[in-house]
Amino acid sequence: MRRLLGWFLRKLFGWMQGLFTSTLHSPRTAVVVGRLLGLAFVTCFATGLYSHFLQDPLPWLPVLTRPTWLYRLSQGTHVATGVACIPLLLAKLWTVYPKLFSWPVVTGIKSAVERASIALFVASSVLELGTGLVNDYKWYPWPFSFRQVHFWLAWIIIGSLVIHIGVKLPLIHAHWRATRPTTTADRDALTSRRGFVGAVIAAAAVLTVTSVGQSVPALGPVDLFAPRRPGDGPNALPVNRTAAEAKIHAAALDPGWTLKVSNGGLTRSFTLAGLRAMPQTEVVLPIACVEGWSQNARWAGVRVRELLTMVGADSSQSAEVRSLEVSGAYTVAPVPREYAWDELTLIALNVNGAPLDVEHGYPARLIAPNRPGVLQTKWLSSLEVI
Ligand SMILES: Nc1nc2c(c(=O)[nH]1)N[C@H]1C(S)=C(S)[C@@H](COP(=O)(O)O)O[C@H]1N2
Ligand SMILES: [Mo]
Repeated sequence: MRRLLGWFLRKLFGWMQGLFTSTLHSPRTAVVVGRLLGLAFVTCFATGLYSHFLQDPLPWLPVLTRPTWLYRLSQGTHVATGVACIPLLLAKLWTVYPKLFSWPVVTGIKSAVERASIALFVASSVLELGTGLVNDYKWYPWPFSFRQVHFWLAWIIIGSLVIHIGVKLPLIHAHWRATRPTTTADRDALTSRRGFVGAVIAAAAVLTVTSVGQSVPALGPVDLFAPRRPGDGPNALPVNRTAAEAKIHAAALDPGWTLKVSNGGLTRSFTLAGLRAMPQTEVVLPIACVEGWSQNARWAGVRVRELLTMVGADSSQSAEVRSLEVSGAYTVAPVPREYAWDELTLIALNVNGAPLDVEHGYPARLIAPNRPGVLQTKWLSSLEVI
């Protein structure tokens, strides 16, 4: 019975192999597409790490508040390269998929490691890119923490990629440079490879150009896929989570609202009128969302450092802000001292020349330079020295 099954599989795989006659299923195509995919993956990985460690800081990693647009650029690049990875990965899989039917399935330790690492790589990349894409549309249809899973999958991808490249190094080396075509068949293969790789690059470029409008205003008009558009929303600024979603209307619009600023046992309460009576500072800073969209806005309000000084804090101390929102991931955010004492960090009361709309955090929100959007807390209730 087992011999019969073995015979059957061998025949089946042999027959499948016979179907893949295109010259595109060649190591050279795999290397050309693989290089592009590797570049996109590594860029996406590096920018992803940066975003992760801005949100989960390592004690020894410095917090950079300049340039103010760095996170905007890096997160825009993260989402754009992630999107470009999708056609590149599909092309790479198509190029090599006859290998799926190679017989015998494994020939020894080396091939077992190779195949296992590829299985891991394919499964984790499909999950990573799929959930990442869904996340760009602000849709989190799973019970786990997106960021933690995204982070660990990225390491699995990079690890399996390193093994894969290590195993394939001789082949990669042999096909890194194009060989001069000598026969007509060679020339035909070269022509079809150029067409194929050209089409893949074009697909990646079109996807990028038609979705990057969410962070590059000049490309706004050709923004077909991105879920948010520059300037679209109250105060001419897109909204991420709405006041209704956060169930915040009553608390935010309460005329008795105050901002509590505290340091140890000392707490001072500021009314909205009280905050408006203080010196107002104007800054131009972006909201740069992890989901890829970003936009500059003109904010005005009171410097955080001024409020901290009023409760006797000094510049060695960090703070945290709390939202009126009582549950969820946004209720409290750390404000490391690099942000807290920066002259551009505000308790913002106005945006783009008008009081904050309730959707943007009325009566007051935090805005700080080079900080992920998710940490720019809306509907503040307190600022506390920690
Ligand atoms: N309290 C609170 N603050 C919040 C959020 C939230 O849901 N609740 N969303 C954050 C996210 S993810 C982003 S990108 C920005 C978006 O700000 P905006 O909606 O004013 O554009 O607010 C941040 N501050
Ligand atoms: Mo965000």
